[in-house]
Amino acid sequence: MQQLEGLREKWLAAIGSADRAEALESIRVEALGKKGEITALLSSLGTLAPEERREAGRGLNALKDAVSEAIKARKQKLDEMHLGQRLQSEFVDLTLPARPEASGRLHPISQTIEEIIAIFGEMGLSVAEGPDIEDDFNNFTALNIPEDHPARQMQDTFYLPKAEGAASPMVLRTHTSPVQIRTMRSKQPPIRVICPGRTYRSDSDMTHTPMFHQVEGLVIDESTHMGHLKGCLIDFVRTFFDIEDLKVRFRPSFFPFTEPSAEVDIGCDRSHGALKLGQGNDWLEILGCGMVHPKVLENCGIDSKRYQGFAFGMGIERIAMLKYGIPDLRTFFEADVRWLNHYGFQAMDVPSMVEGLSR
Ligand code: 2U9
Repeated sequence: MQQLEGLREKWLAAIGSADRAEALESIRVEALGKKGEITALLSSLGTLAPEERREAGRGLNALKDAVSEAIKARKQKLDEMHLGQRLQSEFVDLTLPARPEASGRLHPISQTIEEIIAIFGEMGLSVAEGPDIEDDFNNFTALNIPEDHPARQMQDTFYLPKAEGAASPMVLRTHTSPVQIRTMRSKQPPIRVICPGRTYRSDSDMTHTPMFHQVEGLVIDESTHMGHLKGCLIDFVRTFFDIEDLKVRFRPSFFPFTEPSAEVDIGCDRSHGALKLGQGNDWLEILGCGMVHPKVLENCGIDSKRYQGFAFGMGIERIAMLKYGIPDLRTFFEADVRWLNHYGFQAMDVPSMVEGLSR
């Protein structure tokens, strides 16, 4: 009996000081495993005389149960301690404020281009791009702009130094039209593209900067007509300015690359000092457009007897200023972080016809 009491104390002490599940498992194996101390004692019962066996058996079984129970209880305790430690080290304070929003802002020009792409994208037009440095043919000649046209003059166009052997100097493109020229020269209709990008003109005052952004569009197919042009642009301005009943007027105009040509005005009010779109009886010019001149189609290898199309162009700074109430063109290019914080957009708010154009 004394021996059993000694064993009990030994094993219970060992169990009580086991501080990890692995240590506890080793103790279980040493005491109760196949070759464990208590198991061995139980196996040796058969060697005892029957009357000794009963008493020793009872004592050994009680010891075995006590050790089993102690292991079980200790295991539970260790599991709880382990969980407590994890809860402490993996603590998340749900009362902390949310992460501060990303501090960068999207420039209003980038935002406006994304909006334009979303609107025309919905109508089936895709984006085409080209280089800022163009040759004379793509920028002028193909567009039916004559040699003596004022746009070609030094005062208006940035000419690069003429390369040796070249017929004419390269230019910084004065509009994004050369992108449509490249598109027509490289593929046959149907063509449905918009071309947003940087353009350059040698001009700098309150309302002009030497670099500005344009978006132009081109749609060419066998039966494209002026009705398509009007529907497309009326839809565009009403969606862009988010004014369902915005008045739109097509006023005859002239461009060398379109015939007939028109300038598009939208209804506005100027009578109370501030400009209000969609109200009043005034008009504000917003973009130019027309049916692509047959000579331009032929210059690009497109049969003008079979195909016709429309084109349009607008200044991106101008429509961004009107939509977002930005009063001064030159501030677009000052890279003033306070201006950008005020007029900029959250980069994650991607304009779409489903989620909305701007927030
Ligand atoms: C091709 C054929 C025709 C593009 C057009 C305009 C009218 C227009 C101005 C608006 C303000 C430029 O930014 S702005 O100064 N643009 O009025 N643009 S039609 O016509 C094209 C283009 C390419 C092959």
